[in-house]
Amino acid sequence: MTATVTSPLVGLVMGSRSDWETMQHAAQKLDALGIPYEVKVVSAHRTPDVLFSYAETAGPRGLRAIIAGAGGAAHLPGMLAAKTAVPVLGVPVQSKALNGMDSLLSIVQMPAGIPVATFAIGNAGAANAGLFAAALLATDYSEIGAALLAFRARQTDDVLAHDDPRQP
Ligand code: RP5
Repeated sequence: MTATVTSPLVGLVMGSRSDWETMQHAAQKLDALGIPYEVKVVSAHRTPDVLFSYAETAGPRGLRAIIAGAGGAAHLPGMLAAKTAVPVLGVPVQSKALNGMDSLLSIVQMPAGIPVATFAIGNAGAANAGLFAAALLATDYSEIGAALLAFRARQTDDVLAHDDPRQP
């Protein structure tokens, strides 16, 4: 598919407004690669009914992936995955009390049958979830695939052009 898509292909959700500092790194990658997405706070604990309706409508609304970030008792990604077959990419937000180990273990230890693709704790995980969503979409949307390859090439060129760490 090469036609430009404007309706959201990715849902970027998080358990709290406080997670945006982390999750903005996923948004930056989606922006950079020209991927249409929507952003929403959906809390597994504070707004569980919203979580259910979000998950149930995700597929019919055309979402192809959901990036879900949460911290602490991070049930959002797993519960979304329980209610939709749209791939869920879980980002463990770095919690203050336990540095995100609680978030990571909450997200990664899913029972067999309900997978959540789990990323690194914090900013790197959010950025990589954005890139992974691009990779999922690349086979169906050639312009996204081209943008992803161009990003990778620029990243490589940048490292090669600055390979002496003593130079600015
Ligand atoms: C989780 O609790 C959220 O994902 C957030 O990471 C954490 C703390 O939320 P706030 O108390 O900052 O709203 O549900």
